[in-house]
This record gives sequence, C-alpha cells and structure tokens, in this order.
Amino acid sequence: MSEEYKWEYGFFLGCVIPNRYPFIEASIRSVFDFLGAKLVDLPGASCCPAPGVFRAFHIPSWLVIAARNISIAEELGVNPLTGCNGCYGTLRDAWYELEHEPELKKEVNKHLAKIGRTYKGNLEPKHIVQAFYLDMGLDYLKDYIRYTFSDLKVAVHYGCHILKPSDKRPWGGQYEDPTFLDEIVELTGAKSIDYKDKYMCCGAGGAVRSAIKEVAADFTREKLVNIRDAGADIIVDVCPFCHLQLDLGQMEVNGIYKDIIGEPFKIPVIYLTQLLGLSFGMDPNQLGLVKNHNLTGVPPFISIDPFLEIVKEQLI
Ligand code: 9S8
Ligand code: 9S8
Ligand code: COM
Repeated sequence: MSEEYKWEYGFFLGCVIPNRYPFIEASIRSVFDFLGAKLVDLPGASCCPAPGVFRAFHIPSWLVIAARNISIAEELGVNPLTGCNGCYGTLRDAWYELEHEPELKKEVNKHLAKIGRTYKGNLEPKHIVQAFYLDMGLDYLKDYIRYTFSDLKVAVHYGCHILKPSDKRPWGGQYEDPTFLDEIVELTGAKSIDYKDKYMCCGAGGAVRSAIKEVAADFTREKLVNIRDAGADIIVDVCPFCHLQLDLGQMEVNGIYKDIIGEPFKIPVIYLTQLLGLSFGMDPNQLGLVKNHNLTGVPPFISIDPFLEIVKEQLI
C-alpha cells in the first residue's frame, strides 16, 4: 500500500451497482479516495451470489461461489468491501459460517481446488458503512466535513442485510434499534428523522421484487407513506437494491397504487456517499449528482432536484 493511503480494500461491486446505478460506484470510489482509503478491483469477481435468490435455491452452491469471490480478495491481501447490503449478507454470512464450521470449509475448498483456488477466511468482508463507522470512525470523518445541511430532513433506510442476522454482524449490540447510520448521516448537519417502522424492508429483497412486483411495491408504498408522514425531504440508503426499489419502485407505487396514495410520491433517494461527499465539499460531478445527458429510462427515476435545491443554499 502506498504511503498516502491509510486503508486498502478490495472493492466488490456485485450486480446492481455496475448495471443499474453506476453513479453509486462513482460516489463510493471518489469518497473513499478522498478519505485516504484505496479501493482495488477484484478481477473475475461474480455475483456474490444474491442471498435472497441463490441461497434460497441451493446453499452449497451459494457457499462455494461466495468463498470463491472472497478468495479473490484474499489473493490480493485485502478485505472485501461492498456497498450493497445483499452482497454484504452473502459474503459476511458465508465467511462467518465457514469460520464456525471447519467441515464445511474443507468441503468448499475441495470444490475450489478444481479451479486452483483456496479459501482461507482470514479477511473479514466489510460494508462501506462498517469501514466508515468502525475502521475510520466518526471523529476521523468529522474532520473532512466542510458544509453542513441543517435544513435537510433525512429518512434513513438501513435495509435488512446490514443488520440481520445480528450474530453475524459487527454492530456491537446495535441490533433492534441501531443508530450507527443515523450518526454518520448527522455528521453532515442533516437531521435523521424518526418514522414509523423505520427498520422495515424496502420490499425488494428476498427475491420478492423479481417474483411479484406488486407485493414488493406494496411494502414500498407503506414505507413511503410513513416517510412522507414524518416530513422527510429525502431518503438516504446504503444498498443499491434498496435504492432501485425506493427510486424506480417509487414510480411503480405511483402507478400501481395511485388510487390509494393521494399525491404521487416524489421523494429523492440519495446514496450515503453522495450526501457525505457533498458535505466534504467534493465536486457533485464526481458524486454522480449531475445529469449530463437527456436519456430517459435511466436513473435516477425520481428527480433529485429538490434535494440539490436544499443543499445548494448551504453550499456557499
Ligand atoms: S450481486 Fe448479483 S444480484 Fe446482487 S447486487 Fe448486491 S446482491 Fe450480491
Ligand atoms: S434490498 Fe437492500 S437490503 Fe434488502 S432485504 Fe429487506 S431491504 Fe431493500
Ligand atoms: C437484497 C438482496 S439487497 S436479496 O434479494 O435478498 O438477495
């Protein structure tokens, strides 16, 4: 690792970030670099594979594929780092299970040997939020804050896999009523508001979105009602699949449930590193906050202009 970097991670992209929300990738890369953390690529990494989908079909295959992905980071000597709750769920659960079940680890390595790989398990998979909160710490982040957004009311959405299963997560007992993400968001001066059933699923996970879109959208509808009732200006999340559901899914809710929601929803959805980066005084272009094309059918589906209006006032 070169002198100028304090941390180094293997950036595990997963599927949704590169395919649907490249601006999330851009903002993660920019913010980590800004904070002195180097992200190296993991050549040949595949789908994690998605916990709600692959694990539900065949646990042994899920485990071997997860171990293969982790072994790529091991080869480079870096902790795998992900910006997706689902990938975190898979990589971390697999890592934890293999650490606690030596027989399973032997079995997995038998399969990996066929492709010339070995899984060791000595490098803990981390979420970007874990890197911020546990590796860097709030005090370190605080020094980078240049602008604060005291007029901004944020509905923080944790998502499921970052919290559960709680015994396989690193939050030191913050399981049922965690605050770590709210604490990071509030470094920016924004207010993390309380809303009903805050820790509820976005609706998409566990393959629900892929199976029955209307059911996923019904969960999302309930979340959005609660978020709107609490008077939030924006939603902040830390998972591209939640992001997809809260952004594109918000449009779907406006269509499918138009008769029961009253006004259509238009709550901007912002990924954590986009908000943090702005507060650090970084260029909005680097954070994927500037639209420089006229394409339709690409994200963000819900305009983020109202968010930019609020922060603009406080950027000067
Ligand atoms: S990879 Fe394939 S589908 Fe997904 S984005 Fe996150 S979870 Fe892992
Ligand atoms: S997608 Fe992201 S993490 Fe999940 S399963 Fe329930 S919530 Fe939304
Ligand atoms: C949610 C991923 S982030 S999955 O649908 O549960 O696999």
